[in-house]
Amino acid sequence: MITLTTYEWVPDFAAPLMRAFRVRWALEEAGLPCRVRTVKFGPEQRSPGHLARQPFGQAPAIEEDGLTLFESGAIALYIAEKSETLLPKAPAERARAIAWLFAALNSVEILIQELAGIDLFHAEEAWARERRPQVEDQVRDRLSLLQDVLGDKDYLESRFTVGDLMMSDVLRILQHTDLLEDFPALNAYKKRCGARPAFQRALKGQLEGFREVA
Ligand SMILES: N[C@@H](CCC(=O)N[C@@H](CS)C(=O)NCC(=O)O)C(=O)O
Repeated sequence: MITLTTYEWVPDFAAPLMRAFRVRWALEEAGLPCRVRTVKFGPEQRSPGHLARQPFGQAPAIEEDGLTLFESGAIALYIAEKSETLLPKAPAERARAIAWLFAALNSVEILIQELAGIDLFHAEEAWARERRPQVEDQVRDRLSLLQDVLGDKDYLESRFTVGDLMMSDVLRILQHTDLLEDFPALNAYKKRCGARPAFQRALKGQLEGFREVA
């Protein structure tokens, strides 16, 4: 069984957005149970035990059958390989799903995360005020192109895949803004993904995990 390492506690605003959530969601979609191990923010992140699981002292990480794996994208792909719900078997469809997984992390999250970093941690600083409009423009441009490619489809390809799991989870990082309201098809896409029973179960598990230790 997979063991998921996540934080023992994070601030309320961060709990639903933790990257461990996407791992929980992938596990729920795949119908796989997991054990949860917690690590505390602070010195424990840099303990040899935790660094052996996650080289940068972050979360999430997983372990299974002697394998230790870090990076939420790599973990989601590892889980997706176990379930056709997440990854089609046909090579071309599979490759497209993986392309969306990478796009979510490398082309969309990278910009959205910069915006979130400014808004949540540096909003009052002069450099952040100066930088923010440029970053918002870049995010808007990327969302606009993403909405174009989604078109009137329910998912980025012909069916839900791990690419949608990651892309819709990345869009959730914008929840402190109203940016998605200007992109109604994308907003509906995010809600469609979030209405999946596996998403709901994962969110419940994620939040209950934090409540237990609060
Ligand atoms: N690229 C990593 C990012 C992991 C990450 O940023 N995790 C956050 C929690 S969501 C974290 O551990 N932050 C604390 C830190 O960086 O020390 C992934 O996708 O797994």
